[in-house]
Amino acid sequence: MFIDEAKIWVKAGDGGNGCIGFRREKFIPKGGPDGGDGGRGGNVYFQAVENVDTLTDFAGKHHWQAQKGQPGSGNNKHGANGQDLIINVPPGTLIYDADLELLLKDLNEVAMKVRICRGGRGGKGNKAFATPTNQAPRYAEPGKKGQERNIRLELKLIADVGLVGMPNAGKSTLISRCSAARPKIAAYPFTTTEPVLGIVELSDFRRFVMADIPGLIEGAHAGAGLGFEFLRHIERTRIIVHILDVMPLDGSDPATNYETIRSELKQYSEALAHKEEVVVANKIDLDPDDKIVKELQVKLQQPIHPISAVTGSGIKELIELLWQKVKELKGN
Ligand SMILES: Nc1nc2c(ncn2[C@@H]2O[C@H](COP(=O)(O)OP(=O)(O)OP(=O)(O)O)[C@@H](O)[C@H]2O)c(=O)[nH]1
Ligand SMILES: [Mg+2]
Repeated sequence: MFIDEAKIWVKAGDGGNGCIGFRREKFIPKGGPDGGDGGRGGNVYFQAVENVDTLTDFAGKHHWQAQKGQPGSGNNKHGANGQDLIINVPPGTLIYDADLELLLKDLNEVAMKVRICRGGRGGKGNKAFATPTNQAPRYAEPGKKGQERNIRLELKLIADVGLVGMPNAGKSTLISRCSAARPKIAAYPFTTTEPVLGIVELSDFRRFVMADIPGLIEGAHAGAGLGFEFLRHIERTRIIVHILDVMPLDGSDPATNYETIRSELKQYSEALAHKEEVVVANKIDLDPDDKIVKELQVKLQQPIHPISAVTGSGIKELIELLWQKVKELKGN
């Protein structure tokens, strides 16, 4: 798993001090206390936003502070409140108290927001302390300190693209071909037993995250095979890449296999069934005259991207296409 991490210190604003003041006006002797309250210090929030996808912003900046409250002033003027500090992080960021090693919040969805440090309350001005027996108090309250914390941010990468398909279809071969991920690959089903993430890098610093999960079989939605518990990883991706083996070892028909997997996805969740899908026919090196791919095209009535994860043919075009789709779905 890829984890991005950052340690920072955050502090909410201190409250402004209360004011000691007396009304001084011509012809009004003993005008009485009029010191206003201090303003509240700004809070510190973390917010998950789209379009931020790493924690690199934090590498160069370790101190993050919200604004202080302004002190109160004479004439009963309340000091201005300090502005809140809202720190943007990518969705999927875990926020830990670094000293307590305590998970404070998992910001796993866009627009989730949490207050991590509370701003200090402003101090009361001397006006607030006037009583019938002490009509001219000569003291005011200082502002309270804003909370401060050492924070550790941890980002679990969320895959943009999820590979699904029958066991042995070549999912792991594909991810190892286009990323640095090196899952085990073998000529038998269920080689992959845990999800694997890989970062696919294209030219000009373009990149997206791909997830490989164990193969799915009929009944997967009800727990058959290994894939079921991993489908939730795919549920969070933007695009499904459905890998079909054009020449399965068991002699099964690729079109039937396609329908089987589609039906499993649908039974697992509607959200998964409606996710954008790219269909890929793999192992075309075994289909030199394109006979099987053409047949598939007719049967499935939708675009099919022929590749060979072993020879590399069609892979460049596939990842360019996936990048385009990821970019469109991210909306930037
Ligand atoms: N000829 C040929 N063989 C391939 C191709 N891609 C993968 N294979 C072979 O197919 C077998 C299965 O590949 P994997 O990548 O392990 O398949 P998988 O889909 O990850 O399988 P599971 O993890 O078991 O679900 C391996 O023996 C690969 O070498 C291809 O393009 N052409
Ligand atoms: Mg595999």
